[in-house]
Amino acid sequence: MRIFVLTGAGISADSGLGTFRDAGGIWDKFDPMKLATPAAFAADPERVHEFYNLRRRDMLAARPNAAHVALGRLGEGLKVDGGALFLCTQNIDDLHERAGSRAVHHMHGRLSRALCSSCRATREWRADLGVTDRCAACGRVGTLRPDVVWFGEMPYGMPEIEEALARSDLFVAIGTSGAVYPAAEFVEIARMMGILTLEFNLGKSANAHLFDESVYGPAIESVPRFVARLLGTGGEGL
Ligand code: BJW
Repeated sequence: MRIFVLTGAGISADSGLGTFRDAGGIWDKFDPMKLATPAAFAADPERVHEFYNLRRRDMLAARPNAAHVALGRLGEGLKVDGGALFLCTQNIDDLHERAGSRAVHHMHGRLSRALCSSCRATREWRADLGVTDRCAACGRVGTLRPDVVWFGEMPYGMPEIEEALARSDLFVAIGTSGAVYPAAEFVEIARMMGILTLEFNLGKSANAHLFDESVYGPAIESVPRFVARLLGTGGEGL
């Protein structure tokens, strides 16, 4: 079986990283238009750096949870049977990798990397980032930014995503509100292709009506149960 999994902030919630649109979430406390757009970075780079530096520190202190670990196991388990997992995350954290998942597709980029807004070079960056840092590729100072996808920017690897979706037998969304495009459209594309669609969320997402089946509850409980069932190591039911 070939499975396409799309994860969102909800999968990392029980690792202590905030979601965006839940009550008390990141966009409740901060205005995304002042922090997560290219114009915001041009207007006030110090403020944007401060926001992402705090989140990078939180990410480094966080630990993968049982849902991340289960997806790591799913990737390995599917391979044994000649299947494959395409793990596409909107999250900029590295918890999937730290839980053992390989080749994670970060469509909204990675907080552990810096991108030069001048020459577009990227490099690993786990320390705080600031306006006095120099790009090692072009030598310019003040052009480095977190390698994350802001509103109005093109998410990474859309052709690979579309190709992987087309080859899938099952589409699974975990912990995402279905509020941000193009990720919110994947379920519709999957449906049009006749692919079975399944969502795991605490409650109804914005596009819950498009899923063949929805499972409500914390991902740390529902995802390990689902993976165990798929790999034949668990009990009955989702
Ligand atoms: C749990 C749980 C638990 C909690 N267990 N579950 C069409 C219509 C309207 C607008 C647009 C459109 N197309 C494009 C746009 C514009 C825009 C957009 O979508 N705007 C909307 C807000 C309306 N999109 C863009 O600009 C994108 N670029 C683009 O479209 O380029 C052109 C293009 C065209 C065609 C093809 C391809 C491209 C870029 C979007 C970039 C988003 N960036 C951010 C910030 C990244 C950096 C950072 O982290 O700071 O990405 S915004 C933020 O939202 C972040 C997330 O990845 C993203 C999605 O959020 P997510 O993960 O769904 O989190 P939440 O908080 O929304 O939901 C959490 C869910 O978990 C909830 O449902 C909870 O119930 C659940 N949950 N605890 C299980 N324990």
